[in-house]
Amino acid sequence: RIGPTFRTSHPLASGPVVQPAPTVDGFVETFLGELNYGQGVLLSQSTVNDQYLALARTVRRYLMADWLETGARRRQAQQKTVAYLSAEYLLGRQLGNNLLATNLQDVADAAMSRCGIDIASLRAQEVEPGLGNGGLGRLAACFVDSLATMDVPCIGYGIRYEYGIFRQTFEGDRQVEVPDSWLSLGSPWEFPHPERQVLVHFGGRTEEVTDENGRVVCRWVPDWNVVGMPYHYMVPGHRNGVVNTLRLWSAKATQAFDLQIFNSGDYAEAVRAQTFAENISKVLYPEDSTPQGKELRLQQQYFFVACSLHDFIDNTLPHDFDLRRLPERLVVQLNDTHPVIAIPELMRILVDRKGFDWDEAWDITKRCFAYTCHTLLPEALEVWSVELLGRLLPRHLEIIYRINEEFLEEVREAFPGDEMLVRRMSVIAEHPERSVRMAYLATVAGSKVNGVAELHSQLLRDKVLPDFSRMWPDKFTNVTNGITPRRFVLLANRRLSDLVTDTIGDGWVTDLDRLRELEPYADDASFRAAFREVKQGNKERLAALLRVRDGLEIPQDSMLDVMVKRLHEYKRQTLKLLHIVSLYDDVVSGRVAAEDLTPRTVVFGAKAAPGYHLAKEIIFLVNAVADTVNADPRVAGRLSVAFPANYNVTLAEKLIPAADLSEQISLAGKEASGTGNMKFALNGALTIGTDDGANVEIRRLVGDDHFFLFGMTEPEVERLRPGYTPSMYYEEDARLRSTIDLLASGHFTGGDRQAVAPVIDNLLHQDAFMALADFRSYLDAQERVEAAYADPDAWSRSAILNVARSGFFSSDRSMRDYLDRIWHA
Ligand code: 9GP
Repeated sequence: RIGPTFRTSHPLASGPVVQPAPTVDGFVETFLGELNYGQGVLLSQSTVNDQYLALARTVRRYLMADWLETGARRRQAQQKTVAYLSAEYLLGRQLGNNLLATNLQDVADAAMSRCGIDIASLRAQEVEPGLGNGGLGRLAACFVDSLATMDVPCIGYGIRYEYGIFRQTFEGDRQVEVPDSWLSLGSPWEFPHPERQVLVHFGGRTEEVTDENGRVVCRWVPDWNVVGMPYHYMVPGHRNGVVNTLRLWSAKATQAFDLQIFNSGDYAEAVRAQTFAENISKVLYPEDSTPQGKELRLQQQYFFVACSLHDFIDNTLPHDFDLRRLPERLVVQLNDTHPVIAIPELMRILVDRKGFDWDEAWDITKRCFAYTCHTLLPEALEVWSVELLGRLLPRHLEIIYRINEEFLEEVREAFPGDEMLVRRMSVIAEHPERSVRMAYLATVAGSKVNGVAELHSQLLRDKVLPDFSRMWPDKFTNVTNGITPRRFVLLANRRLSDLVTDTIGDGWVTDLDRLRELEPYADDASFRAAFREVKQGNKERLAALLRVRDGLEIPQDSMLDVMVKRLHEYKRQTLKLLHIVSLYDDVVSGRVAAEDLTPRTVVFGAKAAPGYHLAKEIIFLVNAVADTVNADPRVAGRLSVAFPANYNVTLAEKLIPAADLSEQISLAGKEASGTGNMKFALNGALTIGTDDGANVEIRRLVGDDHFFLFGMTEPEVERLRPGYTPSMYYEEDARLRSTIDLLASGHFTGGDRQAVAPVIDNLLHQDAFMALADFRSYLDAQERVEAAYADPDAWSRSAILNVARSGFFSSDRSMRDYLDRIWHA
């Protein structure tokens, strides 16, 4: 128990917390205090890491009063709280963001320089918590930022992975994964709370027992447990005095080691249980698109949702709270299928622990959950074998069976006599093995189901869950993704932010639609010139970074053409590669004079899941092409390719503001939304893209003239699919043939044809994502890009209009949509 038992009458015992003065003096004093008392060193003896930690703790102090105050206010107000359950949060570095939120950037700069410290070196010391794979995890981070900025009560729940997404390095052009030990030098942004730890059960069996009221109830007799220990992180709103909480769970053993075994000398055995338990939060599952039926993954999922529900129900709500009113106080947003096991867990809590009857518990549960689907790839919708689920969570499996039984009765009532339909809609799949379809479970229980862009939501209704949408048309809705303008414009692109603020004021930071006010300036020559200077400055900043970080040279007078995202066949990095090779081929074959090429620097950033063989072959090939192209004097100054390793949020913040051209070239119908596409548009890059995901909405908003559309539409893709023969395109298109032949010849791999075979064979004989079918249209669009780029004024006009018209893609707007359409909070 904490709090009121404090035996003191000192006025500070219950606040207010004293915040250091927001002046350079106040900052310096706090910083030196943190160095001395926190790190235990004098400034003169301190290392960069000491200084970074002290700086971070100093900034923390400026947030503390607001954090405590927000918590107290939330407890008092008893408002509906959004519990955002997400297995991933790709937070990015915290220092810069928190300085921005507290408006202390300039004070901190001056304070550090008064101490003789270059603040840039301290910023660089921070290792970003890479607790996510890609868009899904970054979206969660944007959402919690927006909710704090909008003062919406929200707790983000997730896992504190000891090792986040691997660090990517290249050896001999191949991806090599290195563990990401982001905690090794200390993590100043987290607050461990061992007193709030939660016991989580696994395994065992269920049995029926008679309770004290004479009722027969089910009891789970688990056979092993782990402890979940929460770490709290601050989520500050933008200069609004609000600080929400992100609560990430770390797994610990119930007993650190067995003293008796230890004393007998078997040290490994003595800590076996500890190692086993702690494995649960050891590593982020390095996959974002295909589930691997791995037991550890299911353990992770159950572990964090069990901790989170327990935390909310037993530790956050008042002790006498009437759980029949739970839906008034809690809405649980399920971020993809990873946390869906929370549904039977809440049923278990209500029925087995709190004594509710089934129907009432089910009614409460249904009103508490909503589900967001983030994919269209059927293989990315998780299913768990009944065997595994029953072994790990026997009681949950029973609950799922009963939910399904009652649901199928409902289906039979709604559509009598259609047993095929019943089988199709069952939460339990029978083939290829008996398994639980988590997306179906989420749809049955969720009050709402949403996709993440208009097209995606429509395809979700029509193709992924058509039977469910027929049964419950009102359950389905769309919320188009968004990104936080604080991190991705204000922090990442200070030059642009200053220009925009000088022109239209700073209201856009929390009301991004106001960027519209920039539209008239697109026709103002001096504004366009200033805009170009911003871009140039950002390119120089990027070049300086990549020179030091990766030893790469980024030419300054060329179009910066950027494709950054996870490596996946559906995203079609190979299509981009074919484009590069075709440009190179044009010159080396003498078809085009080098001077006639638009100077272009292509930058890739992409990690491949460690087990995704073909994706890793594509990375190898991109690197091999980059090596050859960059070394060939025939294209020098005209075409270059850079592939900095380990693309992450920190690099994105430097890369995106520098980009001229944004590559969003997935096969139509495969990218649920994309959020990189939004970041680029808001930073004044023009998009070359297919009609896929949120590209559709970006194009509609910025206008056809300011977007380079190419490729098949989703219905065209579906029409072409039966009998699709990629080699036909190779035979019929001389330019494609020449491009592929050059790649296949081993020209880029020191004559080694074998090294390119996996990618080439796949393209020619499978090409599941139809890169060859879209190749011609892509090249034509790239020619339109070049023609547009040749006119700097027209190009910057379009770029400015992209910025001005993309305000819709703020995650603040996404949050408003969730509030209106789903949470009613
Ligand atoms: O692939 C989608 C991406 O298109 C979307 O922008 C992101 C956030 O909604 O989620 C990604 N999905 C996953 O990572 C796995 O479902």
